[in-house]
Amino acid sequence: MTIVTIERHVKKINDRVAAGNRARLNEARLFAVNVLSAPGAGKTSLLERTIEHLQPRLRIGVIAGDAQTDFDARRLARYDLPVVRILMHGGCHLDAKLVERALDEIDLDALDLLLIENVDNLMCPAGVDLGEQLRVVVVSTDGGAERLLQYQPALGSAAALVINKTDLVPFSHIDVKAMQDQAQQVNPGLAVFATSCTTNAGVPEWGDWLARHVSRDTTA
Ligand SMILES: Nc1nc2c(ncn2[C@@H]2O[C@H](COP(=O)(O)OP(=O)(O)O)[C@@H](O)[C@H]2O)c(=O)[nH]1
Ligand SMILES: [Mg+2]
Repeated sequence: MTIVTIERHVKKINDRVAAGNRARLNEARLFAVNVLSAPGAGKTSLLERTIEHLQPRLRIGVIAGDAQTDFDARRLARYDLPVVRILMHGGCHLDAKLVERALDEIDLDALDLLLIENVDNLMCPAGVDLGEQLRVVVVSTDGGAERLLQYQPALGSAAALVINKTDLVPFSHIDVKAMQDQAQQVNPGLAVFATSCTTNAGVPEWGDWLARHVSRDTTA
């Protein structure tokens, strides 16, 4: 019996391109953040509030992975910053090659912080390095603590977790502390922030934490 094996080297190729992206970003002293969440948890809203908090202290750019529409890119383009939209045509995650092409469209030396909104999915993007320096997962309080266990690969790969929509807690009766504990059982090193993009609660803490990473990295 003869078995012919053909191997799919997608991850190896992606990781090589991601390393190239990271080298380019470091060279330009530009700090890139990959933002992951399931649909509707609040990625775009968090980017809006983060930009409002950090501009003009930091020069910010955005890469937005849009499934079909340009709603997110248009929301973010209202701020005075460069926005590159990646139209995914059904693809379930950004990859390093797409980000490499997006970086070609940006004056990297003119920015301090690059916010990358990944596709609305918390499963597929988890294993895909884009070359970012920091990864953040956004979940919303309506999901509850147990659901976080489904997202172990994403949580395990992230430096920060943002638990968003805390303004809904009085209605959903979700225990935010239990969500935090659950997430930190998966990844003890996770920095956890509780935010509301509606009231802006917790956004300054998250934004200042992010800004400290940016300045530490870009002035090193
Ligand atoms: N109540 C409440 N709604 C929010 C909050 N953040 C986002 N939303 C709403 O949730 C919906 C999805 O938000 P969006 O930022 O588009 O999520 P994305 O799909 O992860 O980019 C929108 O209707 C937002 O207005 C929040 O903190 N509280
Ligand atoms: Mg969005």
